[in-house]
Amino acid sequence: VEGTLVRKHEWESAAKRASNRSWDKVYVVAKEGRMAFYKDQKSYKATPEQHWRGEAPLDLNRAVVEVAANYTKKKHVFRLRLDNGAEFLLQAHDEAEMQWWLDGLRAR
Ligand code: I3P
Repeated sequence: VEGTLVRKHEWESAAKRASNRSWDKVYVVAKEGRMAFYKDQKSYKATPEQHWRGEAPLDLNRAVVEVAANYTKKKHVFRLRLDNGAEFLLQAHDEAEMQWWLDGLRAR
């Protein structure tokens, strides 16, 4: 699954709050058990090895995704919790798109 989402990094690990906590629009590509971030689709197509801000892809093995019901500041937000305790909030354009991401990420 891939597409544009707005992302906020909440936790570096289960015990460490992320330092950069702003919301950023990113192009997200989830495949082969990994999630990679890009500036936009064009950047992904041109140079897939060149990630957004040089960020290494995330390991999706044993990761959990769920609607971020307790996050009320924005709509259509879901949470991605990695096996290492890191956590991200991801905002989709609408409810249907959010569900598409949840289904896609769970089917992997
Ligand atoms: C963050 C930014 C986020 C905000 C976060 C701030 O500041 O305003 O939107 O999260 O709050 O730290 P900056 O852009 O200067 O990094 P919310 O939108 O969820 O409020 P937080 O530290 O309470 O998570």
